[in-house]
Parts: sequence; C-alpha cells; structure tokens
Amino acid sequence: MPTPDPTQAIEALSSESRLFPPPPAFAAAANAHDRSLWDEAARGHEEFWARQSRELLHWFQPWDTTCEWNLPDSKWFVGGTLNVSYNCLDRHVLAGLGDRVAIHWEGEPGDVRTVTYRELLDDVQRFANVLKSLGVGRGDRVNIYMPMVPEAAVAMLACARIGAAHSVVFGGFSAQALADRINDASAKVLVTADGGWRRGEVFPLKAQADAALASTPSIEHVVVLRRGGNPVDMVAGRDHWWHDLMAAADAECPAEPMDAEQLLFLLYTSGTTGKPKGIMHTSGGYLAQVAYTFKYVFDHKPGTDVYWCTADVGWITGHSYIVYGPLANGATQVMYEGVPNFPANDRFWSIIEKYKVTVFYTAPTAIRTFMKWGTAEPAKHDLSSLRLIGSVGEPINPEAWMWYHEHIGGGRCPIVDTWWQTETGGIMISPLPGVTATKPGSATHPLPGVGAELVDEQGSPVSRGGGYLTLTKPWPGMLRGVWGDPARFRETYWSRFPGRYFAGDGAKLDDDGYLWLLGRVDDVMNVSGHRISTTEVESALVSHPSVAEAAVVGANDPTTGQAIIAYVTLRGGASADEKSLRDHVATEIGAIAKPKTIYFTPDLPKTRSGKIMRRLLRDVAEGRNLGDTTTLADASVVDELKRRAEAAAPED
Ligand code: 7RM
Repeated sequence: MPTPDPTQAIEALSSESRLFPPPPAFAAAANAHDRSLWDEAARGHEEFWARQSRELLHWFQPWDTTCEWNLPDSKWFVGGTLNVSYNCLDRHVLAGLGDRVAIHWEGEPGDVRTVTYRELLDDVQRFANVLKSLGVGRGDRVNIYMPMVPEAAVAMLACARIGAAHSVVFGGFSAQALADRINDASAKVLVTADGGWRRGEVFPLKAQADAALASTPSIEHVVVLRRGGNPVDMVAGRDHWWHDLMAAADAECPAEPMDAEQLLFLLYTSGTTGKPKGIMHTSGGYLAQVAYTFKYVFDHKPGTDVYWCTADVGWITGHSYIVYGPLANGATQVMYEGVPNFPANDRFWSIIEKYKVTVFYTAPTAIRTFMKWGTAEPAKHDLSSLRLIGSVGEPINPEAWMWYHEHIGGGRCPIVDTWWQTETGGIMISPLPGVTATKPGSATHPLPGVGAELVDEQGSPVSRGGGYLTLTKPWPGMLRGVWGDPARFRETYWSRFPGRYFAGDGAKLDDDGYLWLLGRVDDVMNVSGHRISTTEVESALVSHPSVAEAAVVGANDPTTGQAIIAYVTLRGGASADEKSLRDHVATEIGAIAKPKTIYFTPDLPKTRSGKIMRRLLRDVAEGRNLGDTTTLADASVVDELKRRAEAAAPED
C-alpha cells in the first residue's frame, strides 16, 4: 500500500488524458475565441470588470469607484445607479426588440405560452404597481413561493423595479421551511400560486403557504396566481388573486434609478448545520457578473440562440441563468414547469426538438438519471439544433460527461462544466467554449476576472495535486453578507484561510494546470491516513459500463480509521456484482480506494436541488439515527437504505 503524503490535503488519484479542443467552426464564431479576456483581466482586475459593466449594462449614473474592498466587505460600482429590471426589459424594448420572444413557456400538461419582451415589461410594470399598492417600497422584502411559471420571473423583476428585495423559496419546500425564511427576512408580502403541475398532478402550493402563514406575523398581504386550478382558501383582506390586482393596476411604472449596492435579493442556503443563511446579493455587481458570464460561457448569440436552463427559479441557477443573465442579454429561452419524466422519459428531448434549443444547461444528477433511462430516449428525437451544452451543481463524473457529449451533444457540442455557488452569484470556474480544450470531468480554469487558488492546510498555494479551493480576489457578484448575521458571514467564509474566501470545496490541479472539483471537504474520507475524495471514487465507479450513479462515504472502521462504503445505481438493464466493481475501482484509481462494501440501490438520497446527501449515507453506514432530513427530496430513499443496512448487520 502506498504511504500517505501528509502534505496533501486531498490525494489526487485519477488521471484523464482525453482532450476536446473547441471545434474550429465553433471557435471561429465564438464570442471569445482567444486569450484576450484573460490577458485584459491580468492587466487590470477592476478595469476588466468596469469595462464589462459599462458595455453590458445601462447605467443611469456612472460610478465613481469600481470596487471598494475591505475584507470581507466589498462594494462594486460605488456611486453608480441603475435599474435591474430596466436592464433586463426596457432597454431591449426601446431598442426595437419588443417582439422578440423572451420566454417559450411550456407547462407540464403541455399547455404553452409565448412571452415577448414587451409583454414581460408590461406585466412587470403592472406587478410593480401591485406591489406598491400593497405597501411595498424600497428596501422591503417580498417572498416568492411559486411553480415554474413566467409570473415567478415577473414577480422577481417587479421587486427589482421598485427596489424591494425578493426572497424566492423553492416551491417544493415545506410550509416550515417557508415560514422560517419569511420570518428571517421579515417579508411584508408573499407571492404564491394555488398550485403547480408536477408528475401529472397539481401540488397544492397555497395550502402549504397557508400553513406557513399561521406563524409569519410580518406578512401583510398574499398574492395568489391561478395556475393549478385547485380549490384554495382565501383570507379576506389578506389574500388577493393575481389577476384581480393586475387588472386594476396602472400600466406604467417607470424604472427608477437604484444604487448599485441596493439589495436585489436574499436566497437561503441550508448548509450543513444551523439555520438557513440568507445570502445577500446586490444590484450592479451581481448583474454585471451574470450578464458577462452568460454572454461568454454560453456564447450567447442574441436573436438566434434558443437557450434552456432546466433549473428551478428557486435556486441560484434559476436566478442567475434563467432570470437575470439571459434577460440582461436579451436572450430567448425555454422555461418548463415540470419533471423530466412526464408523460415519459423523453420529455426534455422532445422539448429540445420542438423549440430547436441551441444551448442547454442542466445538472449532473439529471444526466446520470438519463443514463439510467438509457440512450434510446434521446435517440427518439432530433437534437441537432444543440450547439453548446452545460453542467452545474456537482462534479460531473468523466463518464457522465462522455455520455452527455455523445448522446445529447451528438459529439459536436462543447461542454461547459461550470463551478460556482449561491454565494458567488455567478459562474467562476468554467471553460470558455470557443477557447478552452476541455477534459471530461474538469471545470478547467477560472474565468477571466476570477482569482482562484488551491491551498494546503496551512493556506500555502498548491500548484499540483489536491487542496482547498479558495478565491483570492473580490468579484462583482460576490455575496455581500448573511442577512442579519455579519459574524456568521465572516466566520463561514473568511476565517479558515486569512485573506481568502473559502466555502468548503476541495479540488486538484493536474499536470496541465486543469482544475478538478473534488466535492465538499467535509466529505473527504480518511482511509489509513490517505485523504481520498468521494468524487474520485464515485467517478471510478461510474466509469464501469454498468453503473449510472454512485455515492461513497467514509464510515468509522477499527482498522483503517474510515472505510469506504459505496451506494451504487446501475444503468437501465445492466447488472454487476460487488467484486467486479471493487476490482474496477482498484484498476482505475488504486487499491487504497476500493470500497469495503457496496450497496446496490435504485435511488440515492438527494437534496431538492439534486445534490447527493452523503451526510445521510454516513449516518446510515454508521448505524446512527438520521440527522436533519428536511432538505431531502425523497425521504423514502434513505428509509429503504436503512432497512437494508439493518438487515445486513449482524445481530447483537
Ligand atoms: C450553482 C450551485 C454550490 C456547491 C459548490 C460545489 C457544488 C456546483 C459544481 C459543483 C463541482 C461543478 N450553487 N458545485 N457546481 N461541484 N463541479 N461544476 O450549485 O450553492 O447550490 O451549490 O455545488 O460543491 O460549492 S449551490
């Protein structure tokens, strides 16, 4: 057995030699086709962002100071004024693009709506007036708890228009989660819907909201969109139908100048411990970053691209890459209400074919699910409109990347594997698709304007091998704090490595200087002194032709400290035995990384945004009672794994 290297925060076990340069025709037409953006950013970090902000946004009043940086507090474009909704809507309509489709919306039952920029602007102005009539003004908070409908974006943009901050809570969250978030933010108004469609049924959103409203004293009014058509209780004086208020509202609500640092939104992240944190994002810097990254990472071509991001608006991905980034760029996009397997497993591919989607952005969890469902599903559809595909949310295992490349991208589309966080506001590490030669499973390099560095335990930079991923320079979309808790902000992100932002991810640098995300450092396993990342073992398992998805955890072990326990889901129709998978891992990355035990399971426990919850699997593997399960998407999955673990354990 190799001896552990104590200087390695995380060991680098796997190696990948496949390289995919941008197709020449793609590169020739790409928004970025050479290294000039990196060169420019290297010459002057703030000047680089100032140019992006000036060129991509409309400012009512130019700023005096590009960046004020007093760690951990940053301000960007200080003294400047803009209006985020003006940037996303008015200026496109004023430029004669009012008839351009902003949103091709498709409901899960198959109903469709086409929303142009002019219509979106009309609705946003009216809804801004609705909010004003309900007493909402600059600096107030509005909670949004909605299905995936255009009105969710309308409500967000209407808040932005009048300087109120929104706090969107994912429609799949419970009444308790909603109440906690409303109370933390002291929101005045809640915008919700009767229900939305999911898996062929209406989920009763208003009933959940009602349960929350029993303990949210700050809420004065509730606006209810009719979507599900399900019966709802309306409380007189407090609850109002969206369509009634909209019909009565004034059509015009001019966009007023807002300070660049005006709070744009709060978005709560659950984190691993303690109460959810309200991550604060402000206006000018955030919009500059999402507009810039949308343009260059997704190589956006206004007027010709049809973009589709499958996230929910309740997540940061929905905020930045459904609402603000695309709309600031005048993009045309698809928005879909429901699940990928209604009415059948090919729904996404039928949507891509129908709307001729050119740029598609989804998550590894979805890709691995598609692998489970098999290649026949995408093969039923013409996906030739696609030219670029992206991934976000978790490390994408090299074999999932290859599957995506081949079966969705038709072997011709560059893949942008984008690393970022709720806290970073926008994409930080990603290929530029016309420039970067990609490697399956690597997010490649920091974008121009982003400073990222790996460090060891002591905080010294690491130039090869595993380490802690830190951000070294302020960036415009960075979080401005944790709502109501400056101490927690400092402690969580700025205390571990002085002078650096660190939010919990491990990564490694390979010999060519490519970055590979290795998952959360809390998940790193310690086997006989070797610090092994979950991601590398999972990727080794997924590289077996029978495996679609895998989660591994380190469980206490009397001989090795921790032992690797794997939970594996097979591809549709495939079979495999434990020994062959263990041997496969040994061949791929080494005997030290062989799982001690492998459980086969049809599903893995995931958060509602699709990330694997290894903490729960560790609880199961170590025979503990389950900790906090409130963020789990489907609780029956872990119950089943627990039953199996108990059945397998020797009786005592
Ligand atoms: C956008 C989003 C953030 C965490 C982050 C990572 C993980 C996200 C990637 C990734 C590897 C990626 N925001 N993560 N993207 N890991 N490769 N391309 O997901 O706040 O919900 O989560 O997600 O651990 O810290 S988030």
